[in-house]
Amino acid sequence: MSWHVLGAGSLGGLWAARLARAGVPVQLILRDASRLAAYRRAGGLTLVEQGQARHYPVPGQTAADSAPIQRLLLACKAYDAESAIAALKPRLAPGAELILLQNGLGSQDAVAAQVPNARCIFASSTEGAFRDGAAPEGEWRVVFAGQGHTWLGDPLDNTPASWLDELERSGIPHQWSPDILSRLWRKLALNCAINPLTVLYDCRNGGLREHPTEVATLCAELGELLATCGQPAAAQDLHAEVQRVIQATAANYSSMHQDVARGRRSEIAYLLGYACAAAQRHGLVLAHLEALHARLRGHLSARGLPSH
Ligand code: NAD
Ligand code: KPL
Repeated sequence: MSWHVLGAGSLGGLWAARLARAGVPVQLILRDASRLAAYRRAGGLTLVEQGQARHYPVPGQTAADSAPIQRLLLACKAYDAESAIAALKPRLAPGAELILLQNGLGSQDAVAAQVPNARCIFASSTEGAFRDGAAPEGEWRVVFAGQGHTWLGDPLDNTPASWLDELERSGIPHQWSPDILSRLWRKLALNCAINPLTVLYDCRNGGLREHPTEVATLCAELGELLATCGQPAAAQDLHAEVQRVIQATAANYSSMHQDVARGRRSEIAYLLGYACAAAQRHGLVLAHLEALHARLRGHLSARGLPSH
C-alpha cells in the first residue's frame, strides 16, 4: 500500500526520503502543476544527513490526480492543513488513515471534522529539518538538522496503527502514545512560554534567561490553563522543563523567531491563539498570556505578517 505525503517541505521531505529508501511505496503531493513540473525537473528530493547528500527520486503528483489515497501524511503548516485536506477529500478511500504532523492544536480538529470517515492520527515530533534553498537543488533539498522522536496517537481509538513496522524499517524513531493530546498540550505550553518572547525580545532562546519573572508568570498561567482543560499531567513541572529547554537550546532561535525573521507566516493561531481561545471558553482570565498574545499580534501586524 502506498503512502501519500502532502507537502514537499522539511518534514514531508524527511519522511518521504526515509520511507522511499526503505522500499516503502511513497508518492509526494505537490501544491499545483507548476510546482510539480519544477519538482520533476529536479528529479526528486535530496536529503542531507550528517553532511552527506543523497538523492531520492520519489514520484510526485498533485491533488488533481485520481488514484485513491489510503494512507496520508499531512506535512504542511497548521494554517494550510484545512484547505489541503479539502482538496484531497474526494480521493480518500474508505477507511483511509491520515497522520497529522502539525505543531500546536486546532488544525487537527479542523481536519478531522472534514473527514468523519477517515481515521485521524495526531503526531508530535521533536525531529528537526529545514529546506536548503541556497543549494542548486533549491527547495527540494532537505537538511536533517536534529535527531528526535515522533509520538503518534489517536484520541478516539487507542489501537496502534498497523503500519508502525514500516516506520521502524524506515528508521523513523517513533512511539505509539496512548495520550497524544497530553503531549501536544505540553509542547504547545512550552512553545507559548518560549517562542513569543524570543520574537518580542528579538533574541535566541538563551536570551530569555534575562527575563526569568516573565517566563515564570507565563508558566504559572499556562499550568492553570492545562489543568482547567483537563490536562493536569501536561502541567507537571512545566516551569522546570521550560527552564531546561531554554538552557539546552540557548544558542538557537525558536521556530517562531525564524519564521518572523524571514518574513514568513507563523503558527501563532495554533499556539498562543489556541491557548487564549481555550482560556476564554473556560471563563479563565489569564492576564499575562492575553497581554503577550496582544503584543505578539501587534508585532506581527506591524511587519505585515498575519496575526492569526
Ligand atoms: P514546510 O513549510 O517546510 O513544508 C510545508 C510544505 O507544505 C511546503 O512545501 C508547502 O508548499 C506545502 N503545502 C502547503 N499546502 C499544500 C497543499 N495544499 N498541497 C501541497 N503542498 C502544500 O513546513 P515544515 O517545517 O515541514 O512543518 C510542517 C509542520 O511540522 C508544521 O506544523 C511545523 O510546525 C511542524 N514541525 C516542523 C519541524 C521542522 O523541523 N521543520 C519540527 C517539528 C514540527
Ligand atoms: O520547539 C521549539 C521551537 O522553537 O518551536 C522549542 C525549541 C522547544 C522552543 O519553544
